[in-house]
Amino acid sequence: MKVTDKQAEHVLGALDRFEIELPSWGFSDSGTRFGQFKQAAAARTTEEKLHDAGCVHRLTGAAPSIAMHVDWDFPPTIDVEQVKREAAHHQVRIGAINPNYFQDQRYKLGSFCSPDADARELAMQHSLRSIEIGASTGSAALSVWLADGTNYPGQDSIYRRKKLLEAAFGRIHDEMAKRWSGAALLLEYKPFEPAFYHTDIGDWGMAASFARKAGPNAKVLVDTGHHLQGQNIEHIVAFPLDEGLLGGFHFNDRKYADDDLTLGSIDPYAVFRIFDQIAQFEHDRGQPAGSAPIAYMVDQSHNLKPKLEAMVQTVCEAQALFARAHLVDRDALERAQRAGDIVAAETTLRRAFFADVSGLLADWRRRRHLPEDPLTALRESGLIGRLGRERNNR
Ligand code: PSV
Ligand code: MN
Repeated sequence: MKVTDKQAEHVLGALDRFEIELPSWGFSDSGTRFGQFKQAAAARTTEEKLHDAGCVHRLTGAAPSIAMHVDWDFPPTIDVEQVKREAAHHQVRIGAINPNYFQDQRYKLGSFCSPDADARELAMQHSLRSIEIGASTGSAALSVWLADGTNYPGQDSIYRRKKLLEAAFGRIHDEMAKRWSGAALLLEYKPFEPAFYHTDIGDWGMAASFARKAGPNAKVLVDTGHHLQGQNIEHIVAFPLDEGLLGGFHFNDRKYADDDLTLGSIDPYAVFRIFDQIAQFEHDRGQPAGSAPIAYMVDQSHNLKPKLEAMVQTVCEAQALFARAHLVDRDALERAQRAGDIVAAETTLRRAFFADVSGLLADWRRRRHLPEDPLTALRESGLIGRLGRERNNR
């Protein structure tokens, strides 16, 4: 596909508005339940995670914020003011605050849905602390994922659990409105894992219902790895977007389940189709390209790939797929759709998907004095080797 000057300006404008948040947990050692392979350069502390996120942003110019996990990044002994100073020093913003409702022993039967009142109270106290951290760090969102669910039919009452959860989200929404105004409450769903019979927020429809009942700042968060095989994720994106209920994404790719593979490594066309639906939404409403208020975040934890390389790869891949989606000729697409010309409509999409956007991205980066190829720049910099020697994390 030949990109015209007008199309190039359109894409460059959209890229100016496109930011993607990095997960703090993507910089530290992680593993599967079978084991962990350590990386010498993996971040060991909250400050090292902030440092590494800052490096990715300096290379890509598109990842200015870092999502934080409360239990992993803000242990009770940490000085939140110090973390704020470190974030400023490494030139990153504190992004979504992720409470942790799944590791304490008391959460064995769930958090807000647990039949154990102490577990429910623990979850609420943890939420209040998370809200306090969010308000004080200037974060824009509380991002909630619950491991709540059951493993066997009959284990607990689905109805009782639903009511408990509705009440908890209502309270969290109210507390946020009082102490952290304007922040979004993002509700993430997942069909299974760690629960294998039922999960209390099992799909986007349940997340949307909880969000609607909680209040106007509650929205749905789509983690691309949290779907059953074959689900049409772009349709799942379009529906809550049109309802004003789409809050954000956790991007990653997968082959089988919640695999945490690099975005676009298995099915880049699926990611393109998600961006295409969002671009179409903006076009239909006459909004500037890339302006929909959606929190794009990465949720990947790399066990084998060098973490910094994986993150730079992810940001660049996200930008490339986003740029391609903004190359779709929307007028030609609509003409083909209205004429019932299926092949022309599909070809219009595919032409943009297969477009070479490397020149456009290089142009965008040159304008910002960034390396034209951030991944090569990282590999040539020797940064990972140097961090490995300094951290010697074995
Ligand atoms: C759960 O699978 C999840 O997607 C949630 O977003 C967690 O916060 C994250 O992964 C890290 O465990
Ligand atoms: Mn997630």
